[in-house]
Amino acid sequence: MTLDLVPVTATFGVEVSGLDLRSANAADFEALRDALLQHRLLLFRSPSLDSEEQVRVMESLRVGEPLHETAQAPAWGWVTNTGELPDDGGIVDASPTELLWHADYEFTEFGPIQAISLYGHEVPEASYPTMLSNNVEAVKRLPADLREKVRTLKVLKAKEHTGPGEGYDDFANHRNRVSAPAQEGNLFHGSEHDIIETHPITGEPWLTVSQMMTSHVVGWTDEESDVLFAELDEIAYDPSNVYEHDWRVGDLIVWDNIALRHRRGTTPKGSTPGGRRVLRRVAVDSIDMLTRFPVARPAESLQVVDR
Ligand SMILES: O=C(O)CCC(=O)C(=O)O
Ligand SMILES: [Fe+2]
Repeated sequence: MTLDLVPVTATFGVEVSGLDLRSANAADFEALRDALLQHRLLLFRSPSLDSEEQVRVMESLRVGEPLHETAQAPAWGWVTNTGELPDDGGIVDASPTELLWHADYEFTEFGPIQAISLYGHEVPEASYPTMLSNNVEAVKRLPADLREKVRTLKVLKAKEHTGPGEGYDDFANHRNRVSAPAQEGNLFHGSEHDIIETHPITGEPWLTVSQMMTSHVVGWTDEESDVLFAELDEIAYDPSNVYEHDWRVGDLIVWDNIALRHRRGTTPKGSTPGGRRVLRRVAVDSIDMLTRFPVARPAESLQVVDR
């Protein structure tokens, strides 16, 4: 099976055309799996998928099992700014807040989950894109001295545990630092990771430092960490290393959540005219949510500053 693939940026992402995902066969999915791992992001325009079909597509790519991310039973959920409960599935994100650069679940000891798909169910009139940046390309672009400097460094990935009613807006629009909980005494989920890790399927090195969930370099102060983060950010977020997906109704994007990180800007409140933004989400990984999710711990047990 040869796929019709058109690049969406110079270094990653392809638009797939001429294939009906609902009737795709095993050979098609084999080719799509290869394309996902090679190009890191697949874009399908108007595949007209319902929830169960989206789950089946993600399952068929064989990079992990569809995850049950919310308390509701199905393996799909919604990213929505409308404030309404969906008829089916759970809500993964119900806030109009900005989301800083991150890779979902990167703060867990297993690192980010393998792949995420979003389907444009309702799209606002003005563009509120999802932006993605290439972590593998970022490593290739590191100057030799910087790469040597970070080779042996680790970072603490962290996410503040904000308790019942927890939403993205509580933690997602600022760096989650164990030194600076939004509320004193809050617990954190967190784990240490090398600054350059190895992609579990492709074996490629990738840059793990994000904005939202990288607290600090292990053994360094926040200020020292920020200097290094700024140097790495300049490479990661160079416009030539970023794709902005402008949503149209019926778009499906599937991305490798280890090879790419993502963000979005502030979105409008869904109650404003033409402002509704409702994306259906199916994520996959080989590790289920219960196994993945660590207990939250006091900040002091995660903050190791060795002076
Ligand atoms: O709303 C978006 O564009 C991205 C949401 C997000 O971070 C996610 O679904 O993981
Ligand atoms: Fe995300």
